[in-house]
Amino acid sequence: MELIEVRQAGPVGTIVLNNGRKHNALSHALVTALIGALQAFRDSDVRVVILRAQPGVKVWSAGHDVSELPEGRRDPLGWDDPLRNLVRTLETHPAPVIAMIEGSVWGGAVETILACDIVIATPESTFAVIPARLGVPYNLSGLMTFMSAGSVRIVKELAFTATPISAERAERVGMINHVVPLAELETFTHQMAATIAANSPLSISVMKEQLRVLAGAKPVSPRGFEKVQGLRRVVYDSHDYAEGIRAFKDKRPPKYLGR
Ligand code: YXS
Repeated sequence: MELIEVRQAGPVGTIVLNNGRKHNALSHALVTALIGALQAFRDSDVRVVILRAQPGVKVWSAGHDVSELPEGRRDPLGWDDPLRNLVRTLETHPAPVIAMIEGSVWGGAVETILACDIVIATPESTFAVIPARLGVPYNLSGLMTFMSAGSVRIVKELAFTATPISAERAERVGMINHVVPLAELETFTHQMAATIAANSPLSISVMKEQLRVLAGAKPVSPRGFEKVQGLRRVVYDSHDYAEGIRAFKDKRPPKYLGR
């Protein structure tokens, strides 16, 4: 069974997450397939991409594949982590990517859809930022992705509570673009895709890159970066990080000690 399905109708490309057994967890294999599909679209005349899961899913994606996270003493979200590569690929893909959501979205999958250009979700969709639940030290560019989609106050609430928020709340705070009833979701999304595809792909791809450069233009001094990396190392070297990963695998609540 393929981890994703890929199809193209004229200038609109569609990628369907297809690993329901693992709730479309963003494993190295799934991310590699996603990046390959985007590269193929880049080499073709696709002018807009729709990223979705199979119709009727309860979970759009359960986030990073926890079984592939290190159990300690190694950065779980280093530069070459599959999730980091996927986010960068989405952000630099020349055509707009529309994330079409039904079901719940977890952890790194929330960052993935926020790295897309437009997010359209059903009213039943939910979004949960999970690092604190697992004891994971999120990385700097990942937090920038969240900050570009919501105020720092909203990001703090999502990150500190690790509690799902509704599509309605996410839209109200500007994290997602539209909330559309399930029965209208596909039509609404494809109509927006067709509108985009009828506009100038060159103008759009340059504006997308300009907005990426501007959104990422936050001064971080080398000293500031090194301080952040040192703080993250304290977390991924901690008892709590190893406990979070172990507890998930043991299917039990974690016992955090704050060290
Ligand atoms: O026990 P089996 O082998 O059947 O596998 C189960 C789950 O272990 C597996 N699965 C996952 N495997 C790896 N990574 C995952 N993220 C993941 N999520 C699920 O899929 C099989 C079915 O899951 P199950 O029985 O729990 O399904 P359910 O319907 O009862 O519950 C659905 C969920 C999504 C509520 C539940 O699976 C869940 O809470 N999943 C974990 C969500 C999560 O914590 N995601 C964050 C991953 S870490 C990440 O994204 C970043 C590193 S960070 O932490 O920084 O955000």
